[in-house]
Amino acid sequence: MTSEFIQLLTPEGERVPDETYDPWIADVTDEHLRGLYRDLLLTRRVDVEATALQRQGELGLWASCLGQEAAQVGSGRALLADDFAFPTYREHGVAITRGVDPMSLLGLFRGVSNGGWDPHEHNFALYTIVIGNQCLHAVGYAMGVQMEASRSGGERSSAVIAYFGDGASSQGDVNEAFVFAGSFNAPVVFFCQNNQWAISEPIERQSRIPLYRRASGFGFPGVRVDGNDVLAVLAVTRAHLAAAREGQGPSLIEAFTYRMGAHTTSDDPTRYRLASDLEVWKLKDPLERLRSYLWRRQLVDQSFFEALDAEAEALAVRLREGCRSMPEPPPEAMFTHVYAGPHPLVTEERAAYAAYLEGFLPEGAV
Ligand SMILES: Cc1ncc(C[n+]2csc(CCOP(=O)(O)OP(=O)(O)O)c2C)c(N)n1
Repeated sequence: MTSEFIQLLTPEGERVPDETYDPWIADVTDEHLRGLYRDLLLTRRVDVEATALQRQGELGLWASCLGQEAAQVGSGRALLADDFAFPTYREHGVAITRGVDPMSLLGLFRGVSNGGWDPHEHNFALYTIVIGNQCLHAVGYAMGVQMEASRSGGERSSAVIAYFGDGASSQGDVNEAFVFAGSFNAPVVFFCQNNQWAISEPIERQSRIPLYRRASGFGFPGVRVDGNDVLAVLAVTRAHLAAAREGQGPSLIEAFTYRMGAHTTSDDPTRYRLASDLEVWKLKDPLERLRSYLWRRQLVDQSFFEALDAEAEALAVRLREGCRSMPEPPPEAMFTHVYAGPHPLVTEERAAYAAYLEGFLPEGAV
């Protein structure tokens, strides 16, 4: 596979032909394109609403994906139902493509849930806050898929995708995952969203070479795609997932993008990032790009956008109301799901905590 920067839509929304990757989106219909725009728009609306909810004290924290919508929606829509995705804590767009109700994303950030959805229902693992950890989980899962396929003598039917950031590429877990995936030819696609910052650490201080080129050191292909171009991300991810399903082993996709918002709502990027960089990246906005393309090809009219805006607004209202009315779990709930079954240490800690809570006077008592 090629190793250049793959782009199928320019920032102005002009289609660029590509011999290798065009066939991977040959089946994309006009309806499909409008669907991709809907995914992008709803992802952004969820993100903007969640950021506002954090500011109003309804969420403890929010990790915004502003600017990364195309990388997430393009790769998420490349997955088949049987494929399994392992996200970080920022994959809200992928979650939406996997059919996870955006409301479920809020519970974790409100602190009322340790997860929020059933991973097996959506083939979408729970969010991982520990950087890079999920890459090991993904490779383990992919090796399991591989073993099951060889045991049943059947074709390998599914692939795995592991999401991580540029900062995570410095992490031991990610490098160990690369080694195992390479050694065992695991059917996994490593999908790095290089948003160029690991909180305040720029990519220049993390890698002497472009990240996609690291793959060759581990013995598998790497490719860099324009992460703000949903069509290119869709095509490239489809190609690499297909290769994984066919037994060609792992690969690394580096989606080159930019996080337009703060790392999380606890961060202030104006202290370390140049405002002029942000202005440059606003011109590459993934939503505007597809919007221009749709207009150019006359695939939409004003009523399409109006209907979509109304849908997004209704979703935001549902999120706002739903978030505020999420039931608070009882304090001892945090001990319930630590292990699948009883564990003596957890039982002891739970009892100690219950005794501690009993030491408080009832509310209103003096
Ligand atoms: C093992 C571990 N070390 C440190 C942290 C603290 N931490 C949270 S986010 C982050 C930076 C991650 O950067 P990147 O992988 O580029 O992802 P991004 O948030 O930019 O998408 C760090 C160091 C953590 N969560 N886990």
